[in-house]
Amino acid sequence: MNELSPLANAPSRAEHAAGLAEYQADGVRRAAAIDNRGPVRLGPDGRLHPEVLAAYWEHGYYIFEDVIGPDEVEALRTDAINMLERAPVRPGADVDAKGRPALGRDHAREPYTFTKPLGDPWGGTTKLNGRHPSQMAQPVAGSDAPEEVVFLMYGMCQEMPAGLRVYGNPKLLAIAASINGEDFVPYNDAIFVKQAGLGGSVAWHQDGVTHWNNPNWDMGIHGFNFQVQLYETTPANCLWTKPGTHKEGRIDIKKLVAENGDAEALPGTVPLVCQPGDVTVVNRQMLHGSFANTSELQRISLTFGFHRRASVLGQKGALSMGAETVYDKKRVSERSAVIQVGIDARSKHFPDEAPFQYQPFVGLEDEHRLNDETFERVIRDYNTKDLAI
Ligand SMILES: O=C(O)CCC(=O)C(=O)O
Repeated sequence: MNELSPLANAPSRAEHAAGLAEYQADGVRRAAAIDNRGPVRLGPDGRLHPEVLAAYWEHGYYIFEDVIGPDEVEALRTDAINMLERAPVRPGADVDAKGRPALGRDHAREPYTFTKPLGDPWGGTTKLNGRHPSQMAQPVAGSDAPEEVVFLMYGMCQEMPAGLRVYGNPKLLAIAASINGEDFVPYNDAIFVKQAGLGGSVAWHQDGVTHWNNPNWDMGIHGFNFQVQLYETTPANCLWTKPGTHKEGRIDIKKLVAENGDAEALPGTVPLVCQPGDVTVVNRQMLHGSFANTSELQRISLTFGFHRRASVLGQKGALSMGAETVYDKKRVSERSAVIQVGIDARSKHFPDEAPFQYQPFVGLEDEHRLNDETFERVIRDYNTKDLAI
């Protein structure tokens, strides 16, 4: 799967964990000094309190605590684990580990990607527009490790009923509107699976690929990603980021890593340590990545992003979307409809919660109730219409 072979003299799992311990402790101290975590605080207008929004724009990320209640976290875990267990037993297989037909063989987009245990599938490769230029350490996994492990799962709104409902979460959508404007649009979703002692790394990168040379470039032009955390995240298994880097433009990551003696532990970074049900918001221009999970704890992060409409409309496909694609009004509207169906799925399940009013679909709610027809029209294979930039 890698275009580069793993580094010679790769550390053992224990050596890797021990080697990062001091760096992790420093990162925890740095993170604690930044005032950018707490509950979702909304103002009388139903949008993020200006202080919270200012902290997000200042540092480029925010950790919202206790957003998803325990019952909903449990439903999300059940759906995510079910999806994980129904993965092909190995890449290309038709059956899962229990011999059942693997999920997604009839999907227009493959719902799973795999990595070598503790591997780095993207670092130093040209994959995903070459945005991960340096390779992370690839420790040696235990002798009982499988050849390949699930790394990412796609299509949570189609395969996870609780995933579609969380897509319509009014607090999260209020955050999206506060950051990207009332006519915000979706990006994509991907579930990062970092199994204990097996999960692969995500090499240092910035997400955005389209607007770096745009004369109207600014710190919000490539949108942001949420991560809904289903389990406790720790410095050893979590996402790391470098505060403030969303303001810097395109960073020469290869040079940065070379200047760090080719070591993956880049200076000045912080871990996004969370409890289950916390939700992080990370600006897609931030320098971020995660290490091979040599720890004892798994992480499963539901990752889904949102953009300003103006950042996407008329742009060409990038990342996992073909460059021949153009994000015209029809495409943007079709992909955005998933949000409105998610809002309806949520109101059916949580009738006492005030639903989010998604401005582009005001007056179109009845055509986007969750039913068999909308499932076929809007939800099935919706992620062939992602709006990646
Ligand atoms: O969660 C991770 O380990 C990586 C997430 C990431 O790279 C992203 O959201 O762009």
